[in-house]
Amino acid sequence: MAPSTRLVALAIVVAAVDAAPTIREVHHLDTTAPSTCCTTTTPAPGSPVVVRRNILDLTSEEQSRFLSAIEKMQEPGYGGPFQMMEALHGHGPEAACIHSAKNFAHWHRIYLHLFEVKLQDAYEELYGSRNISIPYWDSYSLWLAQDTDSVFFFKSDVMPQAHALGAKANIQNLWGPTTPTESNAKKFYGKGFEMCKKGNCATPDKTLGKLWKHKSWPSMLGYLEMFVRDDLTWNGILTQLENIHNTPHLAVSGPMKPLPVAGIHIYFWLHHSAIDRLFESFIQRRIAIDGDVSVLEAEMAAGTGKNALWTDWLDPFLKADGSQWTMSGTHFRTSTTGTTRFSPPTTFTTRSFTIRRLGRRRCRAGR
Ligand SMILES: [Cu+2]
Repeated sequence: MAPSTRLVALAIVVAAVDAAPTIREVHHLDTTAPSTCCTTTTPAPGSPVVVRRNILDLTSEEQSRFLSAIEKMQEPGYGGPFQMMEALHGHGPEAACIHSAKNFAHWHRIYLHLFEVKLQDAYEELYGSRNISIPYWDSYSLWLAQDTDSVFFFKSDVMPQAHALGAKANIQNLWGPTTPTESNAKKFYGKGFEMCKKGNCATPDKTLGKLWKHKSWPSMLGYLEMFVRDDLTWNGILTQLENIHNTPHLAVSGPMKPLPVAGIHIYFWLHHSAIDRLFESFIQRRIAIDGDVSVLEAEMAAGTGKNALWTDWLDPFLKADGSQWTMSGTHFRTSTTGTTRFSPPTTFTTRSFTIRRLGRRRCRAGR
């Protein structure tokens, strides 16, 4: 059975299930330490375009180089590029993440983009090239196929390097010398974590176990089905996209959940790369139907209704000229054509970012 056919068939079975899992919104640590972040600059003419690839398609060496670049980002510890990006999502005074809101996908798009440029900075330092992107973890296709082998998406010779990212000393280096007070942060600060521990991704004899059996996968299917319809609208998918996004967070478990500590986990970035890809697949699908992105953009602008977010600031992201990033500016990517809706070989323009000091930030509640 073709994947999309199977998807629809499965979706019909579970269509009545509407118990969308949610990640608890947390208002976070109250400290006064300022942080630095998040102004983008216009890419230089002729900037290289990188392709985000499936993590499973990377060779051992490519996976290892990706992780080495992550390690490079983490090296400075607190205040370094990885810590700043992680903290923006939720842990610490810089938290600015947007969840349970109609600009969820747009905020995370710029966020991921910023992380990717920092990754490229580190990669260039190590290997003299900026040809690196955030690979994606297509957990949905793997779950549909009940693929229990590919949950080890870092190859066995690379897995120790991946595990090291969660080592206690590394977490403490990133979160600074003071034990966090928030309970989940405290837990991981004290113990570190293994990749996908509760999902048993790291334990070969238990792969048939927990990850794909998490109760939140079936309820996600009905939402995923929305993406293969021909009449898909912005209002039709905007909530679904976030609901879909919640499942791998919950299934992998700590520290992929709860929200404030999720960004410390390397799977977080691979997962959000997949979400951004799904978002892009929707945009490209609509462009193919409408002929131009402006139709979708008008729908987005109108579709947010009285809670219009179209012109709201995607706080804290600023453009090179100091103006604020909004939903309207985030469809900057280019994609190739002739692909299936679930696997567009999406390409991304490379931009560079400068650092700007910011005051305190909070996770914003949905509205
Ligand atoms: Cu997330």
